[in-house]
Amino acid sequence: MNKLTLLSVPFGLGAGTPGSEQAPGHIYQLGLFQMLQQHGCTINKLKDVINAGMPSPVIQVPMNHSDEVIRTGMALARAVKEVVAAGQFPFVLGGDHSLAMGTLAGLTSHYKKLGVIWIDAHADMNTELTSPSGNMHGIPLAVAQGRAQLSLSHLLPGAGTIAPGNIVLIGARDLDPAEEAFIQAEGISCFRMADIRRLGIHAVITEALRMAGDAADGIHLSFDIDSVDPSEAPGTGTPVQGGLTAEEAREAIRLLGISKRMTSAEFVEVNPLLDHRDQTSLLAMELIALFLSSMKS
Ligand code: 6HN
Ligand code: MN
Ligand code: MN
Ligand code: MN
Repeated sequence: MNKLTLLSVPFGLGAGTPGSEQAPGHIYQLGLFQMLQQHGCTINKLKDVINAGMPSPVIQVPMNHSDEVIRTGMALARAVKEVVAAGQFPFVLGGDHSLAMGTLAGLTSHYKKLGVIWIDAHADMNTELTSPSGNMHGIPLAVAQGRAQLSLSHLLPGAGTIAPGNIVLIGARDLDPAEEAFIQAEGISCFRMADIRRLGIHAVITEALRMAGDAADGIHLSFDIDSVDPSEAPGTGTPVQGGLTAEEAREAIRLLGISKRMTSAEFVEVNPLLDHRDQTSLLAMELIALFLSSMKS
């Protein structure tokens, strides 16, 4: 595996509930680095990404905390671009899912046909016009496809877009009507919970790698912890019943890691303030260590 750079993004204003900004610090405190060391994983560089010093956005977005979200995305996009240019593997730890716009802006300035595997209870494909909440963590995949007013190139000049055919959703079970309509219209690959129960997580991941990766020059994993059922991952802002078991999440992450096809990843939406006895942070820590260690073995 390429050398690894870990980018922490202590930012949670894209979500409706505060707390996810505490996730990186909290997961480090619980012992992520010790766990990585036990797995023989070396982080070459650790960087905190914050929006201080970023200019005001050139576009006005009528959503909650949009200026902060966009400025954080700008900072993260630059950081991700630098990491990829240096030939390293960017691993982003959030924070809420709005920061995926920054990750994807950085990545698409390098990869011209990026594939994306999006493991999430949600599709995150609303636009400014269809968002029921006004929260920007619900729009990153629409922005990335060039379907919203805000685009990745607003965050980073030279950023591209993601083709609908290179996106695979896994674990979706709470889609808003406009998202559902768009997924149908574009034929976006979507493995819902019923598909996962019917096919098994192994077959789903094998198919997802083929669908997201075969016409792509890189594959990004975006892992939202709310993909896991709230009985095992309660510490998240928008929990939805009927999700992956922790065991299915482990298997998915392990299979993606050993495939050796992933070129970047992000873990988001852990909210330590909503957690029960650190159950969710500990699961996230375990999944991150599993992912990084299975990539190298
Ligand atoms: N997430 N679809 C809902 C919205 O507000 O647009 C929920 C989005 C959740 C976003 O969990 O990353
Ligand atoms: Mn999400
Ligand atoms: Mn979600
Ligand atoms: Mn909903």
